Amino acid sequence: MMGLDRVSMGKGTAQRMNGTLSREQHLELYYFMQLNRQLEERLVRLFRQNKIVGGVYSSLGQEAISVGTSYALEQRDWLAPMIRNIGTLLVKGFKPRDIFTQHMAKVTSPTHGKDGTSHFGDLKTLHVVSPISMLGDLIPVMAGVGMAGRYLGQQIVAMTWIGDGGSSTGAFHEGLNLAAVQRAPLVLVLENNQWAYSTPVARQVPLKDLADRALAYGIKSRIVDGNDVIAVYETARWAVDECRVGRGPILIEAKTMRMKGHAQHDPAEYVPKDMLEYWKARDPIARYEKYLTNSGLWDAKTKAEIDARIERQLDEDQKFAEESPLPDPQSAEQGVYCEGCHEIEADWRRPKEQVMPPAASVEAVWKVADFGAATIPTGATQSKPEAQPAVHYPKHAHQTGHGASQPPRSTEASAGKPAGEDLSGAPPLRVPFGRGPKDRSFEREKQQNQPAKQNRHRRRRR
Ligand SMILES: Cc1ncc(C[n+]2csc(CCOP(=O)(O)OP(=O)(O)O)c2C)c(N)n1
Ligand SMILES: [Mg+2]
Repeated sequence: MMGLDRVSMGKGTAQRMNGTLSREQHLELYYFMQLNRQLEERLVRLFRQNKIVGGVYSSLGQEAISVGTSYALEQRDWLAPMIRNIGTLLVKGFKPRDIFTQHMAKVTSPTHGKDGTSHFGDLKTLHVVSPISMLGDLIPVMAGVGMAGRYLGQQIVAMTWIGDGGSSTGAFHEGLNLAAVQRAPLVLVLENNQWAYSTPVARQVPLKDLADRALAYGIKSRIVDGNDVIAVYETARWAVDECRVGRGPILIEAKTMRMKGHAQHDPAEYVPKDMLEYWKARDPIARYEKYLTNSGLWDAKTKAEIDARIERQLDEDQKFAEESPLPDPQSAEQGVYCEGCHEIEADWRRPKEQVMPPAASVEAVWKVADFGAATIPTGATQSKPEAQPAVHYPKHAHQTGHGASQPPRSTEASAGKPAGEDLSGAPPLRVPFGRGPKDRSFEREKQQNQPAKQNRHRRRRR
């Protein structure tokens, strides 16, 4: 069992075979999904025994997304997980004992008992950024990680995840725009699990496909069945390859279902039963087991061996965590500040074009040929241009060359055009946009346009 040997060495992301998965890799995907599920089931039991410090956020039914996406990354790549992405940590190389100890705030945990849930990372070896928020703030951070990798000449890809709810935050949009305009090598996986706490998707965004959010930023996106691990892996692999050659960022919408409440305290009685049944019939692990059997990639004996191995590993690591002590109170003041963990060595001798973002994907259009000249609203006069609102109403698009065969750009703007004097042909309104009271040249222009008497009066006042 070559694949399982590699698993035991924690090198899930070590080798990929030109986009096609070997038998060992197929089995490894099963191993990670099942490990993810069994580990979380144990966390739930520990929570009920009051042994968890903080919450447990189940990813039941979403394991294919965590495992399939992170499996497409290489060792050098970076990721930042959300609360439901324990699977990504396992694939990247963290051990179940790290997850157990962290959730139980034991001194042996990656944060030495100072933090809980998936709030931990490893900047040195595994390249995992510790989560700072589940609601979008990791997007600008990981865009920055990808950009930093480019400046350092590393050819890395950064990956992070966001929920359907998180995709409605300002941080999501700011972060994605930053990534888009900088062409950051960032793969953003939008896990549409139909719920943001008790809010269904339709109540928070009027979109059928959340992948459409990519359109606003001119980046590529794909929609994938989040309960099909092979489809998820292949989509992520495409996205990672695109990013690596400078064609990022990429948004992937993985459609799935949150099969439990937001966390252990939430019985999720607001979720319709038929919705749960629909998705239960599409459980990603059960589906993948069937796929492996039908493709002749395993038999009952192989499955039993992998399951037994998971059981043994979890028994051992859970025991280790339960027997570990809580941290010494004095340790609270240690490791608060950075102690040399951010050493960055850049190779600045590389040519400038290698450290700059690739050229923008779209050309900026600053001429608005199909918009036409300004019209001043009724009641306004031309003698006080500075008193006019800074609004240019569009001329009907069908009258102009550029938009001749097209409907008006904005029917609302055309329909809402107030009746008024048509100034087409006259010089455009003088709009002091972006010029403040301290702009002397604007002040001078104003004075020149005013009657001489007023100018004299102004000068006296000064
Ligand atoms: C500013 C802020 N508000 C609220 C929360 C609590 N909270 C964390 S995740 C979440 C829901 C997110 O929903 P979604 O993005 O769809 O992710 P999912 O939980 O479905 O994985 C909420 C309300 C928070 N962490 N931070
Ligand atoms: Mg959600």
